[in-house]
Amino acid sequence: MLTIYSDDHRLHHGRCELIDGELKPCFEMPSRADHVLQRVKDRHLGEVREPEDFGRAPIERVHSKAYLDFFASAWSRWAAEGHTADLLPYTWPARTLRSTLPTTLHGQLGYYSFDAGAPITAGTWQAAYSSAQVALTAQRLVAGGERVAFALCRPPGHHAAADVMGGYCYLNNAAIAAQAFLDQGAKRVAILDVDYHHGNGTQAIFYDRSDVLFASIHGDPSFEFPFFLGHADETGAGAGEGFNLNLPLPAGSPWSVWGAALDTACERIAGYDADVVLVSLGVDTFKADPISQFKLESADYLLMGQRIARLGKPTLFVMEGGYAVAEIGINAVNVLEGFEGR
Ligand code: SP5
Ligand code: ZN
Repeated sequence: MLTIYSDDHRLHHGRCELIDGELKPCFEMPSRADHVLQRVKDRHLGEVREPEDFGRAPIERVHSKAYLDFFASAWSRWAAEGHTADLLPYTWPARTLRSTLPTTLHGQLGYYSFDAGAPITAGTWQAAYSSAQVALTAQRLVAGGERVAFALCRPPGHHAAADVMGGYCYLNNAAIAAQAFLDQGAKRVAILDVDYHHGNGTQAIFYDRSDVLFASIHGDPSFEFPFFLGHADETGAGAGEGFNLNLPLPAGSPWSVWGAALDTACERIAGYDADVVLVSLGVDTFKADPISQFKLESADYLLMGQRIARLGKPTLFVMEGGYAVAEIGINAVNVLEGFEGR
């Protein structure tokens, strides 16, 4: 299968995040993508191509123009104030406060984010923009008749909503690609989110729509990030009622539990008559992931790919999380090799 990849991901390298009360180096680091790319090459998965540039228009189909303008200019505003450290928010419009857009950079940063896990550095906008173009380029290949493609996106996207960044995510690559399929004539797109964390951004973007089925398997938000979305009773709203499926699982879940949830998700997707399946491919379900609590083994990712292939649909894999850097390539590419029946 073809892999789309851009070196621009290196332009985003946040320095630190708050972990257990201490500032630690960001888990979401450039070497993640390097390891996945190396494994794609080592396993001769197929050709690796650079993304095309489809511009801002397909991104604006998902994200608000005001949010994109803010994100694209945030670093230059910060630098103009004389700063060189990463730009990080510290105040959010939680309950009892008003969501009115402030005038200053930090006020606006709080307005457009939901946590302090998405640092803005000098190259973050360019890296996120290119990551979206990676997804869009792979999307074009599948829309054009390829059975499958792999968008090696970094930074990831599934926590980003229409005008909110967070959880290492800025632009929702999977949502942007899903919307592109619809805009090019697809009637129904199924998104299967296998990242350890609930894809709150993707869910929010499509929650009231029936043209995208969102199915997610993740750590139960009653104990796990993002905490405030991803429960089983979130089934969609309005026209989208019945088109959102959350399968929250307990800490410690091994493949026997996770694979059963995958069967449930796949059965729902099979009944949806999707034109295309998009997989938000996070491998932070791995037993050695430093921030997660599932227990999948590397061999389980082959089974995951095999099960997804049985849906028999054109499929676009979009890279999301995975922080056990030494094994991220093995685990992600195992899904792709399992899909291909290797
Ligand atoms: C794309 C993606 O996978 N984003 C995940 C963002 C998770 N951010 C919260 C991390 C909190 C980790 N706490 C770990 C405590 C270890 N003792
Ligand atoms: Zn994750």
